[in-house]
Amino acid sequence: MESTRNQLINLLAKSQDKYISGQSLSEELKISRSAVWKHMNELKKDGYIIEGLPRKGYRIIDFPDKMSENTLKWGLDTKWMGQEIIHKNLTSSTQTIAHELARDNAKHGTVIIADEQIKGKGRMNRDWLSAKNKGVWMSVILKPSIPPHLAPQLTLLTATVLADVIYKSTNIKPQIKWPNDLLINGKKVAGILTEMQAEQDQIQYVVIGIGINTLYELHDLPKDLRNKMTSIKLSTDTVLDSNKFLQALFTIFESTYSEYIDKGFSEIKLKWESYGFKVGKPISIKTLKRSWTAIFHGIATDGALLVKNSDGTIEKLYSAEINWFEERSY
Ligand code: BT5
Repeated sequence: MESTRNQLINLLAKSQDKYISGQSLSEELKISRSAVWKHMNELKKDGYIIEGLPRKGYRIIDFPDKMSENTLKWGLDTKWMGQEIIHKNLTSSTQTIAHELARDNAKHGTVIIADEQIKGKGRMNRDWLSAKNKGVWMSVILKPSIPPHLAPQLTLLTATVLADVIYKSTNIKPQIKWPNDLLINGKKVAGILTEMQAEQDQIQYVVIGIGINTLYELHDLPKDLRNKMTSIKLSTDTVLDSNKFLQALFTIFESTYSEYIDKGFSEIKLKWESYGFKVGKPISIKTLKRSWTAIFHGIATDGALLVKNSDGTIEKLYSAEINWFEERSY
């Protein structure tokens, strides 16, 4: 059951610029007019700017800069992506909450987002720095009807969505490093962690963790990571409005995902390759068994990495760490 506060915000959001009378709010919400007035005051304390005019009623002029479930939903025009949002000020990892909710039947497109994570997770149990209000730390629950072996495509799909939304919001074209890093000027600005629960060739759910460094300053970064990581602010001088940025992300995610479900991976593959870091260039590759150098050839239709070895053969890799060689000229 939605709280009265949320219902009130939704009513005001729906009426947009038009005033809505205290009387009709009290009727819709089934509370007294003085209770409406009290809720309005609480909203103002939360940073909402509300205009109340005698005989006309109320309208919201502006909403807080701070992120909350309400501000994220305000004006969000998606069908499922982000329609259920859980926002936490502080959590250990949004991935953990997402797994719990997914097991508990959360809806496709549910988003869990936090201002700060104490134990942000990277791949293979690595740490992910998630300082308070320095980035977007979120997990999305998906229930795709695709076979489990195609799930890595969702990581690549998400990478193109992040590249699109960063490009649109900053005018700087980021690059994607296979499989899950987004780079600006060769430094990591965002990462993706895809985790899946599947049984007998059927996906139960997928949780996509997305970390985007938005506001880190140089002095926020640990010394050992300064030449490896960056933020949107540091690398593009853009200070994003987090609510607008996330709504754009949700919208692009929903349309890209729908296109993928309808038409398959081929469009995503092309898009990915247009952002692909070092396609056609030499890279060093490390798998559990060996390390070698090859040319980055692109990605396969199932999302695997394609490399061209020195003998001319093309090899397909599902799991590997890739690195590249510094080039003086870029
Ligand atoms: C990733 O791992 O890139 C996946 C990151 C996913 C983070 C999101 S945040 C919301 C959700 N909840 C979570 O708990 N996680 C997800 P990987 O490729 O393993 O990269 C990790 C490595 O990147 C670390 O070992 C560091 O070297 C470096 N690193 C750590 N924090 C970073 C940051 N904020 N930005 C850039 N690099 C970072």
